[in-house]
Amino acid sequence: MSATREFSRWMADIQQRTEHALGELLPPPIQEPRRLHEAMRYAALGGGKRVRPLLAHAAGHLAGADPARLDRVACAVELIHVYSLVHDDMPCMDDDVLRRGKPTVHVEYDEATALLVGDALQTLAFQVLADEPVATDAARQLSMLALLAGAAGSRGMAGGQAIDLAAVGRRLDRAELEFMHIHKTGALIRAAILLGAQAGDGLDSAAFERLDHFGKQVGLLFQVVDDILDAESDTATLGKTAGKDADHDKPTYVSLLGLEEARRYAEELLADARATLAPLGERAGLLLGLAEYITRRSF
Ligand code: GRG
Repeated sequence: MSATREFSRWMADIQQRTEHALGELLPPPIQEPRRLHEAMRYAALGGGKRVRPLLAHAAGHLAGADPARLDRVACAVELIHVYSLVHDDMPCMDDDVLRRGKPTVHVEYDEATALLVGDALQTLAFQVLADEPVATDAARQLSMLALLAGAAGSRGMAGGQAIDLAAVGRRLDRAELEFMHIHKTGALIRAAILLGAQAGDGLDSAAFERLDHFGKQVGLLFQVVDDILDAESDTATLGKTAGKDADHDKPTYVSLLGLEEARRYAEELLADARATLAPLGERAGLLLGLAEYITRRSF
């Protein structure tokens, strides 16, 4: 089997096992309060690329972690991600009507339910990480909980979102844009990688530092590519106006650098990420494959 096919199979396998694990960890829809539990499952199941679970499994593979433990780590990060999407889509934020190809939670249910779904998914993430051993010792597991909390909170993703909201209609320079994305998108991507690595025992501190650096590079890469894809779909979709007006005021890498320069920057970040991983050898191949997938993805 070619290396590309093998990698695609690995991705499909992790996506499938993440879907299954989330299905087991989310409260069953028949349990009260049914509407909330049903809405949580609606938000978290049956969609998404599962980039963060893939990164957690790839880093865990490098660290020799147990795949069942990695499932919990991967789900914890994905639950935080899904919570952020549900809240981000609400009328008080981006006011989006579609997510992962279906109506957003506040449209399918209602705003109060969407708020509660986000809250409940966030707390479930920490429960999933705390309920059973995910690392070889309890102190390590505690530091993993702290890492996820830091990445999701006001000094991480939620803080990045606040900076983003404050920036609407204002021109950011490149350093400000980078700062915003390192928090808003980058913090959770970096956390996915570090948590996956901490679920295993096989890495020394130098390797951890490399992964930390790689996590920051990939977080930025993800956002630059996201901006490029948004700009390309805006160009391709003639007459696209409804519901996305606020997005056009938002600073992006494409509005700052132009499309060509943004593409060049993405390639530069990929090359840097590849160089960061090189000393880690063949076992870092999955992480490298994911950095390439993130760069070349079309959605
Ligand atoms: C509301 C606290 C709070 C935070 C929201 C990350 C974030 C902050 C909002 C997400 C909204 C968004 C569209 C951000 C741009 C980049 C991004 C994170 C896109 C969605 O992530 P993907 O592409 O989505 O990994 P899937 O659906 O594949 O999981």
